[in-house]
Amino acid sequence: MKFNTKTIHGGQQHEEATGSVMPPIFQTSTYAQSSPGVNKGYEYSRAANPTRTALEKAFASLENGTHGFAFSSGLAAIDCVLRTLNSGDEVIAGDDIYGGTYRMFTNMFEKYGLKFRYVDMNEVGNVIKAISDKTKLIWLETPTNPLMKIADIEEITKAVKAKNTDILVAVDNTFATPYLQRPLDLGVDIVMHSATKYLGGHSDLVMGALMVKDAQLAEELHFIQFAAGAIAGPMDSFLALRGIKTLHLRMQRHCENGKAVAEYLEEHPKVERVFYPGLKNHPNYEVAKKQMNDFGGMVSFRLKDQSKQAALTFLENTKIFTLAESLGGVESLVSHPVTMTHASIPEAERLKIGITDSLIRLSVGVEDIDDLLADLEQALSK
Ligand code: P1T
Repeated sequence: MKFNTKTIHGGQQHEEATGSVMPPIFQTSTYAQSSPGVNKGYEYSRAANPTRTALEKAFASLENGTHGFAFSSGLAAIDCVLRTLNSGDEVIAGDDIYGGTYRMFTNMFEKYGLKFRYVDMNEVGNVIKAISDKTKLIWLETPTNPLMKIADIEEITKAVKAKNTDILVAVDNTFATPYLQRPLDLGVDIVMHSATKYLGGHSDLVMGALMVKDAQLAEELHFIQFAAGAIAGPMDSFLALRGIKTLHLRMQRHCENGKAVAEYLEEHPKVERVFYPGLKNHPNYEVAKKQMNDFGGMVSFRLKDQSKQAALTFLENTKIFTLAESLGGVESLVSHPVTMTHASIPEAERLKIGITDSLIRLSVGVEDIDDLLADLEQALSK
């Protein structure tokens, strides 16, 4: 199946009892047994629920995996991956990642004896240099949140596996979505999503996803999902399944609008720099072109006026772009990483990589591009 068919049919079946085209919302916690342990494949909804199973099969199909898992949030999905590790193990992560991921790594898991090293993933060599005999996981986010840095997934995975095949490589594919890149095809072990974003696509749910293609790893992740319990509920599973059916259509427009916004901002006299992997001056444009089918709908930029006030003036004056956390829904959002999504990263760390007061992040939605550009124009003129 081609990808545009997979979003609608991949891993999905009509419901057996009635032929219902969409899976029913099985709003139940438990299932009747005819004798202890004798059931119809479901016994308790923390272990499995038919609506969630339908979504998890679709998740696996989207990323060309064999197994998918739906969690109560993106962070719960990351938490599940980290729980495969043991005290003393080391993780190498990119130096620009979602603030909540960084917070979980440093404020939660360091306490349990995991060690995290942050490197600039622009260069494969930086990753390889950081590997020790304790390294068990490479955590890649590409494009990164919020600086839109690109890591070469295939090159990094090849180099890591050449050094030690036991090291797992995981990719947070939230910004790209499987419409733009499918990391399992490039050799990685685990794909993770905040399905809250583009997979759900309508800003109406919070959810996480993991996709894998190794049966043993799938068993381990399923055990943690079941034993720790951070599962997606049936209603949210239904909404996510409905959302992914239009992923390809939405992404096509997100990409068109994202590129138009990036090009507009690049020419604007008040803008110092635009961060978008589809611009030829992006340091990793060639890698992005090789690895991604298009460049997505996330655009960050820095104003020439470096003061926080200049950023706030812009953020308070957009009308169609709603000032809000999150991204990836049909509506355009604008955010201020320093005070919002990346507030939990210490200032010195933020400034080192360029998350400054004047950095603004746009999640470019699927509205008419003329209205979006007019909104940016009027807000920049304040
Ligand atoms: O919010 P949650 O579903 O738990 O997902 C966390 C997460 C993980 N990875 C990436 C790349 C993310 O962007 C996020 C969530 N990000 C935001 C809420 C945000 O506005 O950036």
